[in-house]
Amino acid sequence: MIETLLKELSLAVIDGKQNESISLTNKLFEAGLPAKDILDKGLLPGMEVVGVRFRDNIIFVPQVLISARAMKTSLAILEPLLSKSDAKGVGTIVIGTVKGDVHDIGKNIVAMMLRSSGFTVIDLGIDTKVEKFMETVKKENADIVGMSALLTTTMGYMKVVIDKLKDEGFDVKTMVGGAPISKSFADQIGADGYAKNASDAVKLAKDLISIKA
Ligand code: B1M
Repeated sequence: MIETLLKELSLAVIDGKQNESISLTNKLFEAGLPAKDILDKGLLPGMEVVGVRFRDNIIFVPQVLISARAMKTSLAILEPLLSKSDAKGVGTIVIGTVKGDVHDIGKNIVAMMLRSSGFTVIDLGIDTKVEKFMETVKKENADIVGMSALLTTTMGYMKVVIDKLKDEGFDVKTMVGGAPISKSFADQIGADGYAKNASDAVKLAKDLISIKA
């Protein structure tokens, strides 16, 4: 029963069926499945298929947008559960998708998981410029700057932010992620860390905090 509902949820994301996606997410939750499993076994596999079809020119931007909308509506249902935390005061992280880039699903998931681990997360959204990162780090006295990029044309902007933070003498760690980002790219641009997914991002953020302390 759960397996079938999860498959249907993936299909709802693939087909961009928002109402079905909402109802299946609720059904799975009512059936007692943890929010993280609904995300990992239902929503994300659906978005993976969307990515492959988009890459192979089987579907185009409008269909991807509709799928993204379905995924985001379900994520909004899961957010209070994924962000719930008993821990507090682990550290403050300012996160954003970099300038020129509007992809925010992965960044939003990372932000939710960080919150659930007790981090204070200030989410700057999409298309975030270096000035906004700097201004917020100062204002919030943040420990970490987290950047997400999904495009090969925007990933280079991460270096712009890192260089500027270093030049201006900010005492802040930097971490990067997103589909085109790799550990070697992160090393190349001088980031303090790279995470492949949201769980690794939490582990990395905790490591960076302990180094900084
Ligand atoms: Co876009 N898009 N898109 N898109 N889109 C990609 C990224 C692409 C790979 C598709 C493809 O060709 N297969 C391709 C990029 C190719 C490249 O650069 N080499 C692409 C393109 C080309 C474009 C446009 C240029 C298309 C066009 O207009 N012709 C355009 C660009 C717009 C812009 O940004 N300026 C565009 C637009 C869009 C939509 C608006 C339609 C929509 C975004 C909606 C939204 O986000 N609100 C969209 C989508 C949905 C995708 C795909 C299909 C899915 C992305 C996604 O949400 N994945 C994507 C294909 C793909 O990635 N395979 C694609 C699910 C998400 C959970 O994964 O974001 O990777 P991800 O996040 C993961 C990890 O990467 C990591 O943890 C997350 C959770 O596990 N992570 C971090 C992410 N950030 C992190 C930060 C961290 C740590 C870990 O620390 C701070």
